[in-house]
Amino acid sequence: MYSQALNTPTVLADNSPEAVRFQARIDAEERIEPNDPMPESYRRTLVRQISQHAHSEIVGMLPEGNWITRAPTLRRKAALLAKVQDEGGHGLYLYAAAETLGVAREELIDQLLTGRAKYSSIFNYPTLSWADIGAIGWLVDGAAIMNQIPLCRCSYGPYARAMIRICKEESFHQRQGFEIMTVLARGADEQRAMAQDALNRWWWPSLMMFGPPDAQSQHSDASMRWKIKRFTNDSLRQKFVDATVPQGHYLGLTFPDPALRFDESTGHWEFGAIDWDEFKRVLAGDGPCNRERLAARQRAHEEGAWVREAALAYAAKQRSAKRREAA
Ligand code: BYC
Repeated sequence: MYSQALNTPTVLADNSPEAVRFQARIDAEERIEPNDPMPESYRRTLVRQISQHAHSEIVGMLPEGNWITRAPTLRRKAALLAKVQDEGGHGLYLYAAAETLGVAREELIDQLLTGRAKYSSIFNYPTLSWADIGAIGWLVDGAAIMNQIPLCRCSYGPYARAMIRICKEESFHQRQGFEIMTVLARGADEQRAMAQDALNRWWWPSLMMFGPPDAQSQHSDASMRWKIKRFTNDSLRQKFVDATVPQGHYLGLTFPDPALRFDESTGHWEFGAIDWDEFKRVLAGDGPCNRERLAARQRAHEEGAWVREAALAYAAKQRSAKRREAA
């Protein structure tokens, strides 16, 4: 109905000579474009990852949207409003990138609204105080940047190009979050306590954003071979920990992990065991806010029906005006 770039790529049978040639193109760092032949499994993996990513951006607007009316100053409100709008935009570029692989936006949105699609686990946690907005920018956008910068070099052109703009905007998001945390951490005792409490609650879920450990990641091997992913889940998680722990210490905050220690011999921060049972519960739909998030998206979709109808009516009017002109 409102798909804009629906494309029908030529699919190759896995293990066919054409699929072998396709892999040689990937190995030579050539970009794959929408009209290029591609193996069905490559196409399916991209649709899965890009659509989950798009859904994450859209659902990710909810925890922060919750604080727009309660931002402490006009400046904070304007920045948060811009950030949440950026996320809506990221969702739209990503749905458009998925459409170039022959899947309609309506179908992807239907998968989200009926609870059949995954989106990032992180957005099933609540935002309890203003400091959570700082922690989300610093940690969640920080983790997103670590994961998404390599996606700018993804083998599939439309996804890689969408990621360039997304990463630039995520960088602004991360800075606004860190600045909120800096102000709180240098403020009154109550403000410092809010910042610490937010770090305590968001730290472990942020580490889960990178996905299951490498040994349990079903898709990593194929995605690395196809150069969709450039680094494994565990290696990106470690890069994030190494970059973020010194930032937290600079703020004078502590991490909720007694096992956290710097290993001089490896040059990395070692961290404790992640609660993968909690991760699995959240993915299975049983996190603190899964039901609330889905209900909010369903409501927004129903309440937005008139906008879609108006857009269609306008497009029909334009089409008939063009036809009249041409006649
Ligand atoms: N949450 O084989 P694996 C943002 C699923 S938005 C939920 O390692 P893969 C932002 C995975 O999908 C951040 N599900 O998978 C927005 C798979 O399930 P299926 C979103 C997860 O794809 C607003 C299964 O577990 N970023 O930045 O190789 C405000 C096995 O995993 C999660 C992206 O989407 C999770 N955390 O690697 C602020 C980035 N982790 O499909 C910020 C693009 C794993 O078999 N995506 N699963 O049912 C990726 O880079 C990769 O898809 C992942 C997972 C690293 C996430």
